[in-house]
Amino acid sequence: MAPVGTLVGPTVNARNYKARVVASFLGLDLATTPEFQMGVDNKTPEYLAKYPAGKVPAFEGADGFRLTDSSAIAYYVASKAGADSPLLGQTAEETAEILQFILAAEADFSPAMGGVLYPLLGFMPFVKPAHQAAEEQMFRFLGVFNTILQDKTFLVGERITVADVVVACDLIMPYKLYLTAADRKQYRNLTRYFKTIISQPAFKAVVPDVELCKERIKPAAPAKKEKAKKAEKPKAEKPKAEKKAEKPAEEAPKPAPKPKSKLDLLPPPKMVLDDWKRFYSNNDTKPDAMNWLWEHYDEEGYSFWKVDYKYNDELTQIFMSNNLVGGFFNRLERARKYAFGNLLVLGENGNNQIWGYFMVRGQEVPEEVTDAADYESYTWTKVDHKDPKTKAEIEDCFAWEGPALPRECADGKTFK
Ligand SMILES: N[C@@H](CCC(=O)N[C@@H](CS)C(=O)NCC(=O)O)C(=O)O
Repeated sequence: MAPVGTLVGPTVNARNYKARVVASFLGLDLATTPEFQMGVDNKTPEYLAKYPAGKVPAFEGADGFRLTDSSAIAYYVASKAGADSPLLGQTAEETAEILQFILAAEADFSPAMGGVLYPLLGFMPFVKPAHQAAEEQMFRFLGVFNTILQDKTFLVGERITVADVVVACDLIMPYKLYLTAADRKQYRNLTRYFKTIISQPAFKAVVPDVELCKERIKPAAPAKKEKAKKAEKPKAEKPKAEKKAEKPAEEAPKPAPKPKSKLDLLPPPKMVLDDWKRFYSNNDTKPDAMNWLWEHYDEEGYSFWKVDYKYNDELTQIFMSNNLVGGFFNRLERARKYAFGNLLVLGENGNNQIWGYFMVRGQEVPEEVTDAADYESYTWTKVDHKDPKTKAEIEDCFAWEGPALPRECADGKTFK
């Protein structure tokens, strides 16, 4: 089969992947330029004569047709499978939706993502306020996609389209470099979607491995000023006796700080709650975080509680149930040092329930929890985490997904 054309530009590049993934899905032959040197080949008079912006990727068809802009190229390659190309819209509405998502990815998401990642990669200067503003925008758009994907497998209709290819390719860099396990949890619908798209064999044939971010890349530290360092005088070591004399003679030993909670009087736990919270936030829940928890859990220092909302039959919209949980958690502020938990909204609009598990310090529900105004709206039942059914429920509850959940998880909140 003759190639449909040549994709010009470096081959290892998320923008370049778009048309190649499309060709891979459709079984089309698309030639590439693996020898292409960025910054050299796109600056030659010949290249600029063909593509005046000097950007990559570019496309040249077997018939001499030229195109720039990765998503337009991907769309054009998708059209090479004919009018009913499976990656394009089958109706005017689907076509418009595909364009909507491509444009949102290109015009809204990508510039924000560039504003976050490019300074960290050294492509542009790092200016903190600009970086923060870009990050805010990037998270805003991630949130939008996350909401749209709440009850969808693909962006348009019931199958993969070129919109999914474009969006997934635009998400590769942030998922590799910036979105930690905690972020992936926050944008769980989007993460599920991203994993679904990149694990399609046709996608994998072009992009074999996307290693998810473990730690965000950080801005390079500014070079230390040598001068300032030199000016620093070495500290003269004072004789010990003199050092002691500096302490005011009348300084009495300080009394031990008053415990703020009864729980502070308990023997120190073998597992530090903050260590767990950190591990949970920074790692995938199953299996990594849960394995960590079961390995470190101190059953004398902590107890597990199943938490059920008492008035599930009064719940209506998912987002309202989730707001209820948010309000409860706000009022649990005093318990933050002593408790960790997940309350999930299970089910659907008009038929949902609030359900979850908490791990608390001590063997009773602490007064820091019972004090909260809406504590009475929930039933707290002590459970044995070693019981296999309970253990599986706790794991799936903390992961917000899995077969042990009584019903499908629509939303939820983590108290940490
Ligand atoms: N909207 C264009 C953007 C292309 C683009 O900015 N490409 C970068 C490389 S990823 C480039 O060519 N930069 C060189 C330049 O701006 O001169 C697309 O999606 O293809």
